[in-house]
Amino acid sequence: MKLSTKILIALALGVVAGLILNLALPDAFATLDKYVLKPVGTLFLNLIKMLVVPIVFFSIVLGTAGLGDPKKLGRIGAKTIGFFLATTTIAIIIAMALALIFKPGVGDFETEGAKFEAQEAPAVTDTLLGIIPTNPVQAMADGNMLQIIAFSVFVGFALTMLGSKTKGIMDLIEQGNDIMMYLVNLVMKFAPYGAFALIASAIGSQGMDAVKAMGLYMTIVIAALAIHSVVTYGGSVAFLGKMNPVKFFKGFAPAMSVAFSTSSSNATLPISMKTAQENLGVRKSVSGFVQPLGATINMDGTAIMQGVATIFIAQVYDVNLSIGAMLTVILTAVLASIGTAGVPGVGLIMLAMVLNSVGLPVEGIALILGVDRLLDMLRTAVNITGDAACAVIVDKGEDKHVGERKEEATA
Ligand code: DAS
Repeated sequence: MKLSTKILIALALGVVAGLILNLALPDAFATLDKYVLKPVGTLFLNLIKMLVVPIVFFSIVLGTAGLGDPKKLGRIGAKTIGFFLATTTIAIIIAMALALIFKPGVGDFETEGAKFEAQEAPAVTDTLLGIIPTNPVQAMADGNMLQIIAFSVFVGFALTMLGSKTKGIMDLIEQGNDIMMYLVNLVMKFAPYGAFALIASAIGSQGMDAVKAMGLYMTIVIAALAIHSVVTYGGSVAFLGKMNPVKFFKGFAPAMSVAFSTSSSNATLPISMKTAQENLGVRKSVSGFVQPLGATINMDGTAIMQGVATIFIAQVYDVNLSIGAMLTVILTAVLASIGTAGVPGVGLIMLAMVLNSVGLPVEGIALILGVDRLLDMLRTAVNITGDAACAVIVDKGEDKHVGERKEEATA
């Protein structure tokens, strides 16, 4: 049986187990969660997180060096950033439109005592200025993805310019990347167990009352995620990537299921890249450049949650947002995603930034906290799917450049 099928079956069993434990055996769940589900889930998460920094370094160095000339790097960079900004803007417009039409925040919501300690999201200017690491090793130790990406691009660029003089280093980095991809394959064998444990733990601990109270809000977020995935990604992959959308979603399903169970784009990155290269035929050089960048700065699923949540909170607090305010929400949400890494719950930190930008009460986030863990799983899967769609489209665009050898998909 294919690994992707095993993971999907594990997810389905995890949801059923989580629901049964949550609704019928809460005491048994507490013990099982503490001694089995959380340890197994954490073990799986840590195994894949262990590979993130080396894989990002090796793949971006190879990706940049593999692109050959700086002109190509510029072209791919421009296409990638352009796609990210366009799709994130479309995502949040879909979300806000649905929320304005279906009004999830109209009704009686308990706002008294709603408290939410907003963590300070990094200002976009600080993030952009902070992209160049003063100490690359420190950046790797801290897992500062944008700085690791920047340093890796410089190293890859230098390897391109030095050519045969640094062939030995290039071979070493290629071998390092092969080692990492081997370890990804190894860790992926554990994925069904990890995915089961993570999803059973999340569903089992989910307060069903919160799900009922926030049913309409959740439905709108999920509908916007689905529309954006099918229409925006499906359409762009078909028309710009010249790939059958069914092949795209089926091929990328293993990565989506890991993102769903981990709620972390960063942790899923090794698997996202392996899946895009092996199942979607994306060149290593394009995948190694687009996907790590996307996992860090491109979060359409998160922007969708922010779009719905902002309108929801405005409706709950009876605030009428002007067109100007809505444009501010769109701009802030697009920029906010640049400054924050793809880790669980980062969407809420950015949401506080978006609410502040239009003077909405940050306490309103307390109303959506109860269901955010479940929505985080779905939006993380959408986040990485957007990155993969971009990689497919940029890769297709490189076909027409003469002399480009289509690297063999990794064995
Ligand atoms: N969990 C984040 C990610 O990894 C998304 C979010 O928090 O909205 O992409």
